[in-house]
Amino acid sequence: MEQQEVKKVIFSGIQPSGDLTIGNYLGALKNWVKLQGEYDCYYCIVDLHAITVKQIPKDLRRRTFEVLAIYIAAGIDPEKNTLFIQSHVPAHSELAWNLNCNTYMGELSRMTQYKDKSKRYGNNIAAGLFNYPALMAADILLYQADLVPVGADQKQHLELTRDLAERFNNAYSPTFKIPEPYIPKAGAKIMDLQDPTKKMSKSSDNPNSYILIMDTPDVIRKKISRAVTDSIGIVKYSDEQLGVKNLMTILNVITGKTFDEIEKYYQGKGYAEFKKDVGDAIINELEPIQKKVKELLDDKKSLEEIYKKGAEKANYVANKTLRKVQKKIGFIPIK
Ligand code: AQP
Repeated sequence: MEQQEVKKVIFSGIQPSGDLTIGNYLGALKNWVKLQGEYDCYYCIVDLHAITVKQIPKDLRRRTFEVLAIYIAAGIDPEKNTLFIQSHVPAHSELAWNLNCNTYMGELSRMTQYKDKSKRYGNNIAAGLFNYPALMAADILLYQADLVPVGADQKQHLELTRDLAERFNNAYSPTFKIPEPYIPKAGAKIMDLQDPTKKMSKSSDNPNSYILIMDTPDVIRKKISRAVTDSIGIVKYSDEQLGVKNLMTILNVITGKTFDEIEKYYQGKGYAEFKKDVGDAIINELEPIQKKVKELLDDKKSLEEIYKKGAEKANYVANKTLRKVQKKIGFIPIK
């Protein structure tokens, strides 16, 4: 009999909290594509996370569809991976509650993402924003994920996930796999075009600070031409030129050209030519994706079939973990 290969499990997700940026694409999606095949990947659209800040219902619906279409258009094969919408798997909320009851206020208040985001919302900070890491832990632990691709900004949340899993395993008996961070070889952090000390973020108030995956060529050219650089005038990968460094990173991730090659090529040339090439590279990279996204969005039925199939598989796996947890903590199962 042929032995079935057991692949390591990967879980990752993107919030439909804004239209996706090239940060989401170059920092996450492009790497996710490379992982399919080698790993058993669960790629989720984390709508429960998106509502930790206020969302307009019709925008949330539109974006959730669009994010699914972007996953597929970027090259994530729905046959090889489990693509699903988080709210279609109620086990996420149920395990999150349980984990919340085992998470300390002190642990949550140390999270830097909470500290950063809560500054933006003044006195109207939702409790969900504070509890977000327990939901993220539930997302990962439900699928017994071995690996979680994380950017630097999410490392702290993954550490907490590991602590919560160990706490539960020690208090009851081994239940959760302890997940490891997966740092992609070609990981890139794309910075805000207007303030390159901050990461590019889809929920920024300034549209010039990001490029959306669905931006038109004209808009992309304009935003790149307005990107903050410096008065040094030399294309160099240096911490003294964060704006230029960021544009070089974008060019490097898209074209595969090394920083050395880029520096040599632009010797004696101005920022205008450099920026034009960066804009063109982004436009060329995004064009086929945008075309495919539009086709997919015109065929909602197929998208519905994909997320239904994903939800079936995700529910099956997640419920198995959830039932174990419920039994161990003393909940009475329905006979
Ligand atoms: N600028 C970025 N550079 C590299 N990777 C990025 N990611 C996001 N921005 C960049 C990666 O995208 C994945 C999903 O992110 P998310 O939507 O769950 O939330 P986020 O990291 O908080 O992204 P945003 O755009 O900043 O969202 P908002 O503004 O809603 O908070 C992650 O793998 C992340 O590393």
